[in-house]
Amino acid sequence: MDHSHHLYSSDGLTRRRLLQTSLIVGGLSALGNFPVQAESSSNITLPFGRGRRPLVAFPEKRPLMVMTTRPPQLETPFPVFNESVFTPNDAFFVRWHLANIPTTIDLQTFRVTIRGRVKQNLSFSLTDLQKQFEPVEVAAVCQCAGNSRGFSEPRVVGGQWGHGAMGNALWTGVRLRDLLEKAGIAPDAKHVRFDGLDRPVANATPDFLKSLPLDHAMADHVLVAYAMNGEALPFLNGFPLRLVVPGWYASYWVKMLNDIEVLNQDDHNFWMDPAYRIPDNACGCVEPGQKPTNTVPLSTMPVRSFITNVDDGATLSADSPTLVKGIAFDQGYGIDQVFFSSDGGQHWEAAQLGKDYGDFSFRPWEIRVTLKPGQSYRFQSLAINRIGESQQLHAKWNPNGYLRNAVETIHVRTQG
Ligand SMILES: Nc1nc2c(c(=O)[nH]1)N[C@H]1C(S)=C(S)[C@@H](COP(=O)(O)O)O[C@H]1N2
Ligand SMILES: [Mo]
Repeated sequence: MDHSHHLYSSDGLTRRRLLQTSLIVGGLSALGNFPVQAESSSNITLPFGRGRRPLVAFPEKRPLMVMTTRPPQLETPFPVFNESVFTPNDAFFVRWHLANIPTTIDLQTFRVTIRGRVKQNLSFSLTDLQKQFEPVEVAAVCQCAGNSRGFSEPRVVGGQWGHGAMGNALWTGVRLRDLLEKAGIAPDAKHVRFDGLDRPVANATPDFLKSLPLDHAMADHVLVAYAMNGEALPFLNGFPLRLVVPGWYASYWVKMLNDIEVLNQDDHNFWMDPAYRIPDNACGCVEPGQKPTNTVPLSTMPVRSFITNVDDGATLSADSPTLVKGIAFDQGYGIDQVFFSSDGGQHWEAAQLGKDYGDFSFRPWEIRVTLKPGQSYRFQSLAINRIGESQQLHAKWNPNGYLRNAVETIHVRTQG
């Protein structure tokens, strides 16, 4: 059976996409080994210590900023966020913890299993999911918990990401709730734990497992997704299935998802405890250099915004008004307002919000500003969500560099 032809039979994707999908499926073995040596002539240097990143094209990807090759950790160059509200699949950032990632997946034998505190264990092929369950779409930002960590001062441990460990996509899949209900949730169920096909290289390294509290696992918009921006997931973004948890940091968005286990207790596996925790207080922060006494699992993303069409250090013409464009997002209340300042936050003006693609999506915004010749400016944007939460004027600090949502500054000059 040529299984690739059944991949998208249930959701009406076009023939062009079907053809692309079969190419992807057929091409999996051609992925071979990921490039081990970063052979690259071009680089981007992020504005913090040890910020030089070679640009390398991995399978199904355009050249991205390489932080590590094994496992692959690739950052999206920031100008990509000005191309479109939805981050193209070939430019979407990549982050794996474990270097043992399968390079081929046979869809005829691939199954995702539901087990643990359920009435009956179930397992589904990709085609089963597409045929037996209602397809659901959600536009949502996938942001690494460590996004922008490189800007932490003092410096913190972990991958030194710039602002490009995030992306916005239209995800298609089935509701996790529908799968859990089909299996029948036991009355004592408390958490749901997710595992993917990737494995540690060393025995001592714990396998990557993440859990959601049952009430959140049952939320309407939590998906087991098989498509991203209308096409099969790129291999490096979790082909063939990944968990999508809109509004929550990407650490929960388990890729190459093949095992769903319902637990009757809290999950204290390494990746839930001690990893991925934040100080248990209102700001999720501590005095720089201090350790928190109590921690809780990281979950939702605070409101952020970025200017996307002006580079730091740019020289602009003052002859005509300058159009400044950007994006904003939060944990799913939606963006209410974005303000812009050209003088480092002394004066603020309301920007115009663009099309609304849903509460979990990037929200585009823009503003036209008149500049004087021969001046220096500090461009900033400040977003407020629909429950009145705003970005921080000054960055908070915690030992892992999580939760950054400070107002960012772009320095520009004008000619003349
Ligand atoms: N199976 C698996 N899923 C995973 C991870 C992983 O290491 N293994 N990393 C998580 C983290 S920390 C991030 S930031 C996102 C990255 O998603 P992306 O590579 O599609 O951008 O995947 C998440 N899902
Ligand atoms: Mo992450």
